[in-house]
Amino acid sequence: MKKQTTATRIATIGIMSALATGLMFLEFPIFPAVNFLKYDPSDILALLAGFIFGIPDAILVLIIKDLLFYILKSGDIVGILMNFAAGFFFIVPTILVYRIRKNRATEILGYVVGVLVTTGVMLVLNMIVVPFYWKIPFAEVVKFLPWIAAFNAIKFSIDSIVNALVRGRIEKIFE
Ligand code: RBF
Repeated sequence: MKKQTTATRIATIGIMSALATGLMFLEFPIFPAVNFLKYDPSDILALLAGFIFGIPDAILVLIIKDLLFYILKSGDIVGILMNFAAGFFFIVPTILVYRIRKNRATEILGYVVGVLVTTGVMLVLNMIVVPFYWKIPFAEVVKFLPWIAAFNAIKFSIDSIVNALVRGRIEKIFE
């Protein structure tokens, strides 16, 4: 991949953040039991930015789309922070593992590690946050843990598959 000019980079990050914000509006719950967890494909744009430009730019896309979505629609700071955390703990390990060799095998291993890391971290974060958010005892939250794990595993597996399919074509644009 050729080195990007700063102008190309900034313009692309802007476009990706805008697209990601739009995609966030498509959010929908996967499991009725945990309908506060909503799938949206916006993290794919941040992951693409991570593959093309690097981890700081992926985080920038996450911050911009979450900030815009918070202002434009959600107004729920807890949900936005959890969305950010989930994206962060998926994208950072995925890119770090991919970088070991930058081939298809490390890419796929990256997705697997990313899905496992974010599923584990989000289980812990939900155990801490949900009792306060829903004002329910910790014992109640334990019942939701399998749903929370399944939600994150499915969400980020979908993102991985879509990213694996489109990444090559998108990166060609920047060659
Ligand atoms: N999003 C995730 O991708 N994974 C999570 O584990 C997760 N946990 C959440 C827990 C709570 C209490 C809330 C309010 C939101 C959570 N979210 C999570 C974010 C949610 O799916 C959605 O993206 C945001 O609420 C924005 O509408």
